[in-house]
Amino acid sequence: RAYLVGAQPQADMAALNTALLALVASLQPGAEEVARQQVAFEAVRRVLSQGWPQAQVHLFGSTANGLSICNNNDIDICLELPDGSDSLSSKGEVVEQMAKLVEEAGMKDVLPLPKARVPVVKFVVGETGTKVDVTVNNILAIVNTKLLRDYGAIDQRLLQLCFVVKHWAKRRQVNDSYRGTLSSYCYVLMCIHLLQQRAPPILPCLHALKPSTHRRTVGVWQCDYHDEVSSLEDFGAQNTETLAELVWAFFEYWAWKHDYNNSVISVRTASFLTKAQKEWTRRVGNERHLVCIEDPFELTHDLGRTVDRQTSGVLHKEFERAACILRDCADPLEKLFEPY
Ligand code: 3AT
Ligand code: MG
Repeated sequence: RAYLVGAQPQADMAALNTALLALVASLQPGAEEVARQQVAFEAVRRVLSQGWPQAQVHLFGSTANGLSICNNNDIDICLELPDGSDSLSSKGEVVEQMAKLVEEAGMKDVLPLPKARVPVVKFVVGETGTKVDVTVNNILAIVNTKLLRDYGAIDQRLLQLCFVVKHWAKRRQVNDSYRGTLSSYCYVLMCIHLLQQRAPPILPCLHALKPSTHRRTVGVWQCDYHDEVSSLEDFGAQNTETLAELVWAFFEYWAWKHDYNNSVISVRTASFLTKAQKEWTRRVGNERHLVCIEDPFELTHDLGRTVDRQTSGVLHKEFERAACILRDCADPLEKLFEPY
């Protein structure tokens, strides 16, 4: 594959950039949709606060980090109990209690999954048609949502690139960790890492910047990083790459440059680690470590572990397809996002 590195896209990059920026604008949720999500969140917050007056109710995931694509009817909510009921079985019990409570409050299609790896109750808020997932004491998700939002505040090219990549992944059906491809969270980390690697870099390494102004311990994990991002707004100014150039760089990297056999992407260190360093060299149970992305906080968590032999082939083919379209087509956009 080495000979493919160094290829340049056919398209007029300025025109492609204009078209991509228009696409990003069209993917932003409108004011009405944002308001609807807020109404749904408040409705759920009200019900949960009746059951657990001492608890905090958080919105997390893409509706909280600014990366929600329009017509996303799903919101992610976390109930944070004050005494940190942390064992899996007690989270399961809370999930059962929540299911009863929201059912009584008139929520639709209530489905408790108390035995899931992350226990969750799923339901629909009738008045807005919003699908809701509520988890219990999912503190790492609250923290990682904040980290993504903080990175997003540094350079707008991150949000733009994430919108393009998420839209592509949904259209090509490679955005489903339950089916062996990658979660939205994982794609966003891949985008952050790419922008940390540009020369000069577009994003800093918030874990490495001192002082660590955000400090929180979650279980055994020390979740400290520098979160005073308002002073970093000019960080990427030395780099003048456009969205189009970054989209090309993203797909070129994952198609032809990434060392799938040895390399681990690490946003925490803004660098590459090796699978040997992480002891991710062999399959353990269902964790195959074929595509390795280190979670920035839960350091033993490989976000690519859901990928198996078959889906790693699918992913790699999709990255190559995207890179080839960008390289070979004068007007690549329609084909790039063609539904699978
Ligand atoms: P969508 O816009 O819904 O596709 P999202 O960012 O909301 O993107 P998900 O709904 O898949 O992503 O997940 C909601 C949040 O849960 C995102 C992240 O804070 C957390 N999360 C998801 N998957 C993982 C994971 N494997 N490890 C840790 N946190 C995760
Ligand atoms: Mg979500």
